[in-house]
Amino acid sequence: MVTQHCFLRLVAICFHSAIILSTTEANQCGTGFYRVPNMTCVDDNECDGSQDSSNARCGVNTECYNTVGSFYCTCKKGYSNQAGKANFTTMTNCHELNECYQKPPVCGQNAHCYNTLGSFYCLCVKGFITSSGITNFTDGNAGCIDINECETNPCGLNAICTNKFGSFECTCDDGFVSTTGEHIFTNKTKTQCQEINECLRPLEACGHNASCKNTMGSFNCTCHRGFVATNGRHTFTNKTETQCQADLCLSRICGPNTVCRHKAGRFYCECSEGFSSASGGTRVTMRAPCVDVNECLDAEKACGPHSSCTNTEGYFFCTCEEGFVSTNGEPSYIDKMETRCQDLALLVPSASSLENISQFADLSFASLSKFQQRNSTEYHKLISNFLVVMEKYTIQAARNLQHEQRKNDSTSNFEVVMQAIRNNTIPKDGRVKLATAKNSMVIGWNTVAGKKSFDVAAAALISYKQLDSLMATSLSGDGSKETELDLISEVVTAAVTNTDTKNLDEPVNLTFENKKYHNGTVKCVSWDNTTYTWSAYGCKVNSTNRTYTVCSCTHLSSFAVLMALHEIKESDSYNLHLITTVGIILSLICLFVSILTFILCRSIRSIRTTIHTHLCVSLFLAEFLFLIGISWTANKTGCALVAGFLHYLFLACFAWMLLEGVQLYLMVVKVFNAKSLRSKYMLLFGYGFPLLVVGISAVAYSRGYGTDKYCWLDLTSGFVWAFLTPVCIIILVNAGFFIITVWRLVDKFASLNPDMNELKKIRAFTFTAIAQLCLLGCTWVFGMLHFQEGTIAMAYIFTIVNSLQGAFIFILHCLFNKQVRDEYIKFFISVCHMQKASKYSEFSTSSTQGLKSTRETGM
Ligand SMILES: *[C@@H]1O[C@H](CO)[C@@H](O)[C@H](O)[C@H]1NC(C)=O
Ligand SMILES: *[C@@H]1O[C@H](CO)[C@@H](O)[C@H](O)[C@H]1NC(C)=O
Ligand SMILES: *[C@@H]1O[C@H](CO)[C@@H](O)[C@H](O)[C@H]1NC(C)=O
Ligand SMILES: *[C@@H]1O[C@H](CO)[C@@H](O)[C@H](O)[C@H]1NC(C)=O
Ligand SMILES: *[C@@H]1O[C@H](CO)[C@@H](O)[C@H](O)[C@H]1NC(C)=O
Ligand SMILES: *[C@@H]1O[C@H](CO)[C@@H](O)[C@H](O)[C@H]1NC(C)=O
Ligand SMILES: *[C@@H]1O[C@H](CO)[C@@H](O)[C@H](O)[C@H]1NC(C)=O
Ligand SMILES: *[C@@H]1O[C@H](CO)[C@@H](O)[C@H](O)[C@H]1NC(C)=O
Ligand SMILES: *[C@@H]1O[C@H](CO)[C@@H](O)[C@H](O)[C@H]1NC(C)=O
Ligand SMILES: CC(=O)N[C@H]1CO[C@H](CO)[C@@H](O)[C@@H]1O
Repeated sequence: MVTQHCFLRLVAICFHSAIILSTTEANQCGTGFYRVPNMTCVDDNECDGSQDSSNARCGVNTECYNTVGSFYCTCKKGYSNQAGKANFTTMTNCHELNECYQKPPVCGQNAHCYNTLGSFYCLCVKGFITSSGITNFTDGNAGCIDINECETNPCGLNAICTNKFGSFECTCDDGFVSTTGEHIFTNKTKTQCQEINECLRPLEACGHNASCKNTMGSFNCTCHRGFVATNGRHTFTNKTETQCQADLCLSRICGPNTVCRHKAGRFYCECSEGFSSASGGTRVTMRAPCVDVNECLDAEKACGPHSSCTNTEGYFFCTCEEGFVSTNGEPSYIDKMETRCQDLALLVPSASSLENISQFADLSFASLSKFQQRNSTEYHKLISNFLVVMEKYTIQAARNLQHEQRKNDSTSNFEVVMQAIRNNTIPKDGRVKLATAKNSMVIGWNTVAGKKSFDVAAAALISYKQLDSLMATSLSGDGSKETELDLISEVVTAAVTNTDTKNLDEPVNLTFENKKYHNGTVKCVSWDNTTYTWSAYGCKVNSTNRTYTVCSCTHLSSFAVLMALHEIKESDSYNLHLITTVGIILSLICLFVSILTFILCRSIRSIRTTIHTHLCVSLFLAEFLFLIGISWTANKTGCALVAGFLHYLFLACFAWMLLEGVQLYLMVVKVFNAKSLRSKYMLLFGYGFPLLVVGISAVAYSRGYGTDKYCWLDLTSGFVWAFLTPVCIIILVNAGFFIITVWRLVDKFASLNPDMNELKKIRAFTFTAIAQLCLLGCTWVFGMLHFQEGTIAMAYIFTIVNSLQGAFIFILHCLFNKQVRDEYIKFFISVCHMQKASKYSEFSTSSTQGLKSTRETGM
């Protein structure tokens, strides 16, 4: 083979040399080139481009590359030669390369390398995966990492998965066993975990007198009824530690007021709360009783200061002393750590927020209502204090408001509305109206702020919903005990930042809604913090009606509306009505008899009788009209007419009384001249003068006739003086006449030659006249007092005297008159003996001329 090779080479060399020699002359191009026919040297392509020539020139599995003037060989991709040279020119065979045997391994850790023709690929071993997720790779740095199989729950229920390097393990949970009996498994379809039921044999699991309850992976033992576990708990699992024993407490081994307990298998008796054993301890022997502990033996210790302690069987409670309030707001408390008794007079809100104020109010109200029945002075002092504190804290709260901000709040006990202004700026309106549900206040901002400049000025109105029922109705400086007072509105407090509110330039106006209303006098009152009573000082009623009362006050405090119930009560009113009716009817009868007497009795006919007749007629008509018309208020015009006629008729009575006085004067002073008034002048005055007064009054103020309540002159507007003025004048003038008359009469009695008979007559006349003046005059004096004072006694006096006027006149002029009495006796005799009636023809001849025949003086 070698020789053959050598020979071939030799041949080739010789041949080559021959060519070179043969062409030396013609060919001077050098190796790798050859001469073409037109004499230029051209590169010789040694590789010739085909695989065969490459194999021929370079060897098996090579590639041949031609270069200018030369060539070189390389192994094909994936092949190499034994010399390891990359470039070569000599014949060298190339062999395939196995990358998988390379060191270090081309695929890295945990991977398998697979060689292919000219290449290779890598796969991760089982249980591993590349971090990038590709399965087939050639990059040794791709890295195969362990898969956490436990993430996919490969073990099934009640099993624990443990990840291992490249694999995992399953084990059953506690209380479970695998179905195949393997401790460790990986195939969940083949092996599952199932529960161990410990309770299949309960006696083994739990012991005697207990029931076993199988739970997931474990079990629970509970004692039967009437048994208790020695561990003191409800359940147990370890029967060597805990057993069930009979519950002795069920067999009442303990005495009264005790509690039976057991601990670690032992039973004992303990006293209930509030009880103790005879020796003072808490444990007692079986069946021994416990006795009540008197916690109140040391009241101070049990309840704290200012409290009283009340012991009850097994229990005690504390109540606060009078004037003190429990801080929990309840009437009683038990725990002195939580609750104390606080002096009600020192109680204040903890802060000036509305919440704290209302808490304070609730607490105070609860306590105040408790002390209502106690010492009145102390009680009202507490109320005063309460009002002052409320005012102080409310105004503090109001100070926090923004400019013109308004805030209100309402609790079950009080309602508050407040507003503030800031930075010395008074709103244009100059006034503020603060209104709660039932009350309102209008106050000037100047009053609120005071005279100085201010940063903040605030006003608040507090309405107490129930305080009126807790507060007394005594009125300072009101002596009359008979008047009953009643608060008819809520109590309100007007609070402002201004401290000088004793004497306001502009009054503050408060409108109250009346909670109730009686027939009485309404009074606006303020609470006096020094006397602890209501005071009417500085407040007046602006207007009032059934529903509202408007008060105007010149100072600030707490206010309310009081009602003085001195007006006549229902029963009194009925009595008075009865008295009036009966009295007037009696008067009318008396007057009628008197009139008849004066007209019919010729023997007493005189100017005096004439005057009496007219007086009686006027009074008769007046009383008759009074009886039927005084309460005829339904018709306004009718009522006014009645009032007008009453005015006229009563004035007529007085006019005739004046005439009587004048006549008396004339008689006494000029007795022997026998001068007397002329009848027509008397009539003119007696009926004309009243007409004149009524006419003027009606023209001047016609509305004064008739009111809603009665058909008489209006009292409230003072129109009644249209009646009272003439009456007073007449009374005064008459009184003057009477004084002179009496004086002259006394004179005459003393004279030497008196006409005794005549004088006695005049004397009688004078005294009846005086008595009459007194009666009629006094009636109206009482009337005036009645209208001014309005007391019940006055009402009775006035009613009686007024309605009996007619009866008095009858008594005075008829019964006290001897002549008239004689006439009556005669009349009665004549009635008894009708046959003798003719004897008294003068009596029976009724004559209307009686009135006209008064021209004679007849004395
Ligand atoms: C010689 O012949 C070759 C090809 O035959 C040609 O490419 C070349 O140009 C020629 N040179 C001259 C000088 O004619
Ligand atoms: C082989 O020769 C080629 C062409 O001359 C050159 O490009 C390459 O670098 C050489 N390779 C080595 C390994 O010398
Ligand atoms: C036993 O029962 C109790 C109450 O029912 C429960 O709180 C407890 O977890 C149970 N014990 C076991 C081990 O199941
Ligand atoms: C039960 O309690 C006993 C005594 O304390 C102890 O020796 C035993 O190991 C416990 N058994 C279990 C299952 O805990
Ligand atoms: C009420 O208390 C005051 C002051 O404590 C006392 O002066 C007054 O006498 C007491 N009044 C009555 C009726 O107990
Ligand atoms: C108070 O009012 C004055 C002038 O009216 C004004 O200059 C000032 O800014 C105001 N201050 C505040 C805090 O509003
Ligand atoms: C209150 O009313 C009186 C009279 O009606 C009035 O003069 C006064 O200005 C009023 N006060 C306020 C603050 O409106
Ligand atoms: C008040 O007086 C009026 C009439 O004057 C009467 O109708 C009414 O019943 C009285 N009311 C009370 C509560 O007395
Ligand atoms: C009562 O007085 C108030 C306030 O003055 C008024 O608003 C109201 O209309 C009056 N009611 C009646 C019935 O007159
Ligand atoms: C009520 C009941 O089951 N009692 C049983 C408790 O256990 C004892 C044995 O320790 C039995 O004798 C009782 O009958």
